[in-house]
Amino acid sequence: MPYDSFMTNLLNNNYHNDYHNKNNIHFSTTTTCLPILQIMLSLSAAIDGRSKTTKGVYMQRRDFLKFSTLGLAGSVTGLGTFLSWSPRANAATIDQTFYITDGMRTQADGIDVWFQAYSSTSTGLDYPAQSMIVQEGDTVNITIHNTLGTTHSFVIDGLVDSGDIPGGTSTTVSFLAGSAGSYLFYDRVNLPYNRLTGLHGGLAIMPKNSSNEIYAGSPTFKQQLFWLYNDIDPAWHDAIRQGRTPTSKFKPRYFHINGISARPPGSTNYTDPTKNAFYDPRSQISGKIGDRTLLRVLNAGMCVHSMHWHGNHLEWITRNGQPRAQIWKKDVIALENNMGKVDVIYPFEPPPDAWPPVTSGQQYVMHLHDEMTQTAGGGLYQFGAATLIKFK
Ligand SMILES: [Cu+2]
Repeated sequence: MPYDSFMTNLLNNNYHNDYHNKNNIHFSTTTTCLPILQIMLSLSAAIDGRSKTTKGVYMQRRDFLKFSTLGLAGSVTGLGTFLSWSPRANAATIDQTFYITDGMRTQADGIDVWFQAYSSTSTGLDYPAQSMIVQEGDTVNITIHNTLGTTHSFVIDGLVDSGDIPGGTSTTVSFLAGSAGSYLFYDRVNLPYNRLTGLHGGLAIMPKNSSNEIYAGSPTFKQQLFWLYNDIDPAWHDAIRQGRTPTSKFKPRYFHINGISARPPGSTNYTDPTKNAFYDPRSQISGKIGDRTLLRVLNAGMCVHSMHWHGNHLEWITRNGQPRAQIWKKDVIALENNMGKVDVIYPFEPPPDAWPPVTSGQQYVMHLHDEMTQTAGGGLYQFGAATLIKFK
């Protein structure tokens, strides 16, 4: 069943309970897509069952999880805004300008939340910042205009630290692009608060003269995306906006990939790529068989995540910047909080669980396996951190 109509059916028909009682649907050979609702409903059913019935129900959930790790498939249309890159034989000088700005962003439940960001224009709010891509050995000059009244900074661990940039001032930092890999740039002032409220972005350093490796000799890819995760506690954002240090416990209410949440069919702005992470070209994975896609995953937020992809298992290449000694193929990969990072490759192989075999025209989902993150506003389901995978 096509992904959209499946989701719409779920929303329009109150057969959730009936549905997840038949949890074999999750890995049915006649169902070639595995929407996010399936996992979430199955999990919530299992949790309900565990609390009020038997250990047997709990085991069902374990079975379910075990089977779910067999994987489901996906990837996309021609919408993708993959990072483009042409390798060079020689180093270059790269100039970039950011404006530190602030503003409001309306969340999936209609609540406005304040953010600050490294924006490309003095009037914009690029949360997260536009990704940068350079090559090992390049000289990178970054000019930062702080348009706000508060002090900020620009830091890439191991590469550059601007020091304080007082409100209303500008500075230029220069650094040599070091080891190839994926880096978070962020504001270290008032750590972690300014970073959490939006001052962060991704920098990719490509190996010299290479267009398809993460580091020299790594497994290769054909296209690449940044996924920046963040989780938002509006009370913390309000406190920072007012110049206070938050005193409440961290209570995230919104979960973002590249600055926005996903939303289900039938919801407002469902098809708007600026409001629904399913269709955000910065996040959606799309390709044909063989279009191996590198995901540079960075966590600017405070929550640990359990990322789960349908369709294919991923090749887990690095963890927190270090190449892994053995490259495992997994469909669930942990992302540590507080600037955890991984590089993974979605291989775009024919989905092994689909029968008859499919090689195109399929859509699948990536969602997180921690239930909290699949909500907005403290319980609005299907408005959390998820995105779409499309086999063109
Ligand atoms: Cu799933």
